[in-house]
Amino acid sequence: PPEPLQEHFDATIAHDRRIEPRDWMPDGYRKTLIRQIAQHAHSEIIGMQPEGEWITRAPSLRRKAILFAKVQDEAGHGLYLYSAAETLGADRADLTERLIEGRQKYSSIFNYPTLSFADVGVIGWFVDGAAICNQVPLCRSSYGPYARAMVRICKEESFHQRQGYELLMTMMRGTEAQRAMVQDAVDRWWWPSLMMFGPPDDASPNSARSMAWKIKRHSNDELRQRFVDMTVPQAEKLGVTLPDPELRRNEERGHHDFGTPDWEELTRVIKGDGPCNAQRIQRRRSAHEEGAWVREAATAHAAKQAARAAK
Ligand code: FAQ
Repeated sequence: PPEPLQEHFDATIAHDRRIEPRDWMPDGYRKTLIRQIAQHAHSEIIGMQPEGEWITRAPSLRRKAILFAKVQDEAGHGLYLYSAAETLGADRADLTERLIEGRQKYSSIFNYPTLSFADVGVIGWFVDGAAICNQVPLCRSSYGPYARAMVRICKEESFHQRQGYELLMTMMRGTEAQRAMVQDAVDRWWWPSLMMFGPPDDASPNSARSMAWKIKRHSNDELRQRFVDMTVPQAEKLGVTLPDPELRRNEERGHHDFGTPDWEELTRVIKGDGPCNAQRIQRRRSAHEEGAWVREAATAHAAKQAARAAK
């Protein structure tokens, strides 16, 4: 790269200033950002499915309206993120193609089934809670459009998390059967939620580079620890048991010690072999194909408007 441009980029990062779309940036920086932002966008869009399945089966009108709004927010997050990727020169249609052809990833967590309505609460509590831990630091990410998108997304995620916790509080005040449903959902979602933070630091090929570029601000293990520390007192208050016999407060470290997630399971799920991978992609593909007429109509409408404006 021409030296003054690289120097300017390095200085911008060193001074914690933002890189903006028109600034020069190394190819690797651009590629890493497109990879991470696209994966993040795909996660929001695929993430609509597990909870979306419960919209028609929500136990009351109030719960249905809340869930509808939450799933709609996720669509919004996906769209902001695709827009952020477009500022780097990516093409949204191309990113969608890559997702449905299995050439780009999305979060492992959305490949697990939602077996009861308690899962909706636990997703809000754990999955949105994990998303907040991971994304609050991304509000200070070095790439301007990504960092700014995160600000609004985090506000909405925090609302989603409270929604989940409140749902679970209500169920825990209910019948014995309802409490058992909550505990069962906690047992199934705990370990997959810890896996959302990615592989352990010594097996995370992208972390060092992304942290040097200040795209990521903390390592996968640091954020996982933060999530465990945040969640343990919430579990106590709720009255559920987290399914990890090794979980205990370590006064010396000032953190909770916890067991090791099944990393082979994470690898399998990322590679496409989780409980719901095929179903999630199949549904995304058919929604895309069935929406073709909407895209065609919108394009025709835009062309007509442009022609009218040019007259
Ligand atoms: N699942 O070297 P690293 C949400 C991949 S929250 C699948 O550590 P990196 C909100 C990784 O891409 C969920 N793949 O990678 C919501 C890489 O593969 P590649 C989305 C994973 O990027 C809530 C390889 O493994 N959040 O949607 C996973 O430095 C409720 C090696 O890993 C974000 O995307 C995984 N769990 O760190 C919606 C946050 N972990 O690309 C609906 C932004 C790792 O080299 C309902 N992303 N991989 O082929 C990030 O912070 C990072 O990308 C990490 C991974 C931390 C996920």
